[in-house]
Amino acid sequence: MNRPELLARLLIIAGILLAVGAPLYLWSRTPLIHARMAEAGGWTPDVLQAEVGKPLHLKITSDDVVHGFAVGQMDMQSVDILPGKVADITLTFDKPGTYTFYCTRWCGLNHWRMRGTIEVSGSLSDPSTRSGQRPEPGAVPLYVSLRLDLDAPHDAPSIPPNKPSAVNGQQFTDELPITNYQFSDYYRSHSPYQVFTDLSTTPLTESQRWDVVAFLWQSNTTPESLVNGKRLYAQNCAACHGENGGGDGVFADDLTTAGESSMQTMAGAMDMAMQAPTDFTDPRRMLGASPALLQGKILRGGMGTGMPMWGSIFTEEQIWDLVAYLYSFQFEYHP
Ligand code: HEC
Ligand SMILES: [Cu+2]
Repeated sequence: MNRPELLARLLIIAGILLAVGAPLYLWSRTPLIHARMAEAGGWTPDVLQAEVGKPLHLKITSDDVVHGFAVGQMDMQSVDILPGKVADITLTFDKPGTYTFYCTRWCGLNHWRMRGTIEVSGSLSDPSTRSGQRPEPGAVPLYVSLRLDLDAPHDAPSIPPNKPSAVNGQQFTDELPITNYQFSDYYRSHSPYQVFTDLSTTPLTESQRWDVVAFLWQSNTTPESLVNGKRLYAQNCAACHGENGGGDGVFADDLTTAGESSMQTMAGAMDMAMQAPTDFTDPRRMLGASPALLQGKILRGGMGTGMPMWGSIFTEEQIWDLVAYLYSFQFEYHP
């Protein structure tokens, strides 16, 4: 081997070492993020920085039980974070803003408090990707523009004798001037009870009117939306509100106890607002609530009642899917 040849080989080897070594070196310097149950501190650190278009590498481990990692309003699969193991995650953001990352495994009553933020700086990498479903900055949620008081009681003054049926309702719609009610603006801003009242100018009986309401609610949703809502509900809501909507999830008792004990102690006075999770099968409660009101409650949370806020986790579309699913506990839809 002559000298130039040897040099060339050495250069190639050096090149390979650099190509492999540099990323490995940088990787090894990525700080480790620790996940712990909320009572023990949640995520550390819980504020991360990133830049639009630049991959953000994360290494995460758990110090106690199995947690999950996902970023709200982003199309990503959640990643399991196992005790004693290190999960490698790479995220790339195409829009600046503050994102929320959260735990996706039910690790305890305060599981939903396991949240942190990623501050993404820079400008839109590609203005054509604006469709990303995040509400435009400054977009006002419907409950705000309708000036709804989310905390006011909203029980329906009267309820149907049995579960209203969309199939039955459909047969009356030909004779009714109901196109109005089929617009999503009308649907979103009215409770089923208000629509029932609006229909009192028609010759229909009360139970027929309720059936028409069921039909209108069904016409404002799609099977895909219901499937999606059901999946999101099972993952994020069932632990409190119950698999079948009955307000009897595994954490329901803990919340109720927290509420009761808070009445007896001074310290607990702070927790006074703690309540039992809403029973979505209760017609009085649900038929008196408009989609806008339910959306508002999900977006904003109960502010101290035990109902978490989800506005930074779900896209607007996902929240409407959840709302559509919640009403399915009240109405009999076509298969
Ligand atoms: C940690 C327990 C917990 C989880 C998880 C939870 N909720 Fe709740 N939720 C509550 C409690 C408690 C209330 C009753 C107090 C209140 O209205 O603020 C409530 C109330 C509500 C209400 C208000 C209903 C009304 O008539 O005003 C809606 C809507 C709701 N939850 C939807 C959801 C959805 C959708 C999810 C999942 C994305 C969810 N909740 C997850 C505890 C929970
Ligand atoms: Cu967790």
